[in-house]
Amino acid sequence: MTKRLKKVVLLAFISVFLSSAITRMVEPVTTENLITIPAPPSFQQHYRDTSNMRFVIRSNVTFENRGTGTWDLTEEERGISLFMNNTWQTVFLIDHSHRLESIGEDDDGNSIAVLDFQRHLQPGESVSYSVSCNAFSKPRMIPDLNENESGQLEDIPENLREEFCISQPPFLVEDEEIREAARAIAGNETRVLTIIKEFVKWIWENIQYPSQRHEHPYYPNETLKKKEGDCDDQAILFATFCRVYGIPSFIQAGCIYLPDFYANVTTWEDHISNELRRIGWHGWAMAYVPPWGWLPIDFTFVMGSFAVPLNAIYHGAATLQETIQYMNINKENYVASSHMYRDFLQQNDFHLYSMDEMTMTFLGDVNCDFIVNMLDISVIAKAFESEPADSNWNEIADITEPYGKINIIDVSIAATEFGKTL
Ligand SMILES: [Ca+2]
Ligand SMILES: [Ca+2]
Ligand SMILES: [Ca+2]
Repeated sequence: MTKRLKKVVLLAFISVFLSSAITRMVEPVTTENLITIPAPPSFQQHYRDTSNMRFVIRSNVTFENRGTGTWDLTEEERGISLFMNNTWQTVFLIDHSHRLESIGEDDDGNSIAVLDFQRHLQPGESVSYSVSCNAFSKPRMIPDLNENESGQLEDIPENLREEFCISQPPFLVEDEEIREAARAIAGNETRVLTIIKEFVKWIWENIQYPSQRHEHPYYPNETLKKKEGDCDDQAILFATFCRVYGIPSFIQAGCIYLPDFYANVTTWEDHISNELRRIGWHGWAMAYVPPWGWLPIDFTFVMGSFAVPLNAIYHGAATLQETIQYMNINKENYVASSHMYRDFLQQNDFHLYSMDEMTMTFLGDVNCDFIVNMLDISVIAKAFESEPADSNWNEIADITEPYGKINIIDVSIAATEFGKTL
């Protein structure tokens, strides 16, 4: 599929999702004040864990036509973004309420599945779909970073510059005020890690987290001018600063497992609402830093002191096994899409409701049905003594170290948890 898919369902919510994530401001938690929830202590406890974590992520979406005209649901509206797969995580789509019409990629390389459901909603009608994924999250390591060992700007490969330094909204690289601000912060510095450190330090010192939730993401010149931005607003400003210096950078969105969190967020004058059960949506930046490669940089969810700028890399949300990376945003102008979709819903009196839920299950529950029983043991038994090249290899049975080998340690973990239910 080469057709551009705009992931409008996500875009309709991304400002809600991302602004409801955790911030560095420490304030009392209230249901009204979703943006100021501190990281729970369980994050620390799991931080150095060596085993896989297993989650079920479930979403329900309902489209409701309260207007007087027909709502023609586009392929974009029927499309869902699938979570990414990489060395940190494996995510499978396990259940979907409707047949998959097609699977493809958007312009940023994110996998998209299009669900085959009702195309036309008459006034008064509604339609819902649901999807669930299993996510296996592995221990994550950030390399030891050292400014003296950082590569120089000239060490950045040209092909990455061509792809991830483009001047295209929301990354307003040609904006004079942004260019001046970036130059004032990093000057003639040429070590990539040092430039990044200076940008982080400046953003932390100068950009406030908003006291009221933003209904749309901000363009970087707005964040710079208002000196205010939530997680993805700050990340967009940072990525634009990076691009001014020719450092490849883009935005990544993901969800975080928050065991005690519940919220029901309504926005766009009640045209969209999102119920969040144990899940928070969050955004951060990725930047390419030679010789280490791509690193996540977080501005608002940092489990460490904000006096140390490199904690934005070492201790951001993406370093947690509780975080599942969702999608990359490099070419998509999701700021514009957010405004357009809001106008579309409001002008037509269309409404969108969604519920997202994240549930953690036991290590031994390899098939994620919230019970450890013979089914799990048999999955491991079938893959016993296998390695990734073998025909009976099954990654979901590779519960713990040594990874890449299903052995007696994987079996014994499941055996120890036998009989556990949620
Ligand atoms: Ca936001
Ligand atoms: Ca099970
Ligand atoms: Ca293993």
